[in-house]
Amino acid sequence: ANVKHDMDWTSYHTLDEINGYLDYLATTYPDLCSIENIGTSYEGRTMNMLKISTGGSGKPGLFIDGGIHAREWIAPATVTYAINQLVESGSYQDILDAVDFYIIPSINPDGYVYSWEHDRYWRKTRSNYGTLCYGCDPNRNWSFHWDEIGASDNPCSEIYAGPSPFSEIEMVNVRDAMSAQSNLISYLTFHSYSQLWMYPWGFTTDLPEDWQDLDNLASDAVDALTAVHGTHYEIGSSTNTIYAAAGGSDDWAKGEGGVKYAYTIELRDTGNWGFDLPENQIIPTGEETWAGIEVVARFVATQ
Ligand code: ING
Ligand code: ZN
Repeated sequence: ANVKHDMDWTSYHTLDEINGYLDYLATTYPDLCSIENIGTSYEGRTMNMLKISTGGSGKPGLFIDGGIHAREWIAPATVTYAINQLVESGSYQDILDAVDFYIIPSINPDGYVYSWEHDRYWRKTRSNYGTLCYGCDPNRNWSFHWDEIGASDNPCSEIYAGPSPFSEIEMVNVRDAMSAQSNLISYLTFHSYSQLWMYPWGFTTDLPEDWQDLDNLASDAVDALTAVHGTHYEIGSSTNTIYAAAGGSDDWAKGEGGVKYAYTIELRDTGNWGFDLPENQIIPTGEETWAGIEVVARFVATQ
């Protein structure tokens, strides 16, 4: 196993480097970090989930993922930054004592590798169902109100919902990993870009009946985020903040998965660099986003 790693937050990293960092953590901090193989991607890549837990049972859980869209490179970078803070800073023992973390930096590994090796702006998975076009939009593929709005039935579309709900094995793997945890209080899924902290629903303009609870926690998180570098974020339901889109992972987490505090976070920036966020913004993005995640984690600890 790795006793070294190639991770830093001054450059973007390949899938192998990200996985190497998780291996290093599990080897270096065996009482805190473990790796669970949650399944295999369409092209055969192993998907690893990092569990960060000080042990015991019945603790509240926080599930975090990134990289559902391949080209949104700041998302896996920010998720690994958060892992680094939690595990290697030595500053968050109180949170670690109270919360179990389940973290997958890149939940669309085939797409991520494709965005590194062939097409920087690839968004979707890399599955093929016998047409000329490849990939489904993994954030249109979840079963809750699947394909009702803001999705396409055209395999060549960037927002192709797929031939059926959960046609994409990577999303099945993440769903099952989420379902296997009994006490998840919050789910955070990281995208870019637009600087938005969003909650369900994406399939309707209606709000969840407990939307005020989600809005309050989002406000606290964004206050902490903004305090770090002054970065402005908007808060609201996805339909009312960005656009209506059914089949997203956060809608499933709340609507079917029973995770109350489900959020989609659109990281930096607001369009100047877009998906090509410069590498010198990885650390500032990591710092401010960690402040928001810390607020959520401390709230989860009280649940
Ligand atoms: N944006 C999200 C997308 O999947 C979104 C926005 C998320 C809409 C969740 C509705 C629900 O289109 C990006 N950048 O991918
Ligand atoms: Zn996205």
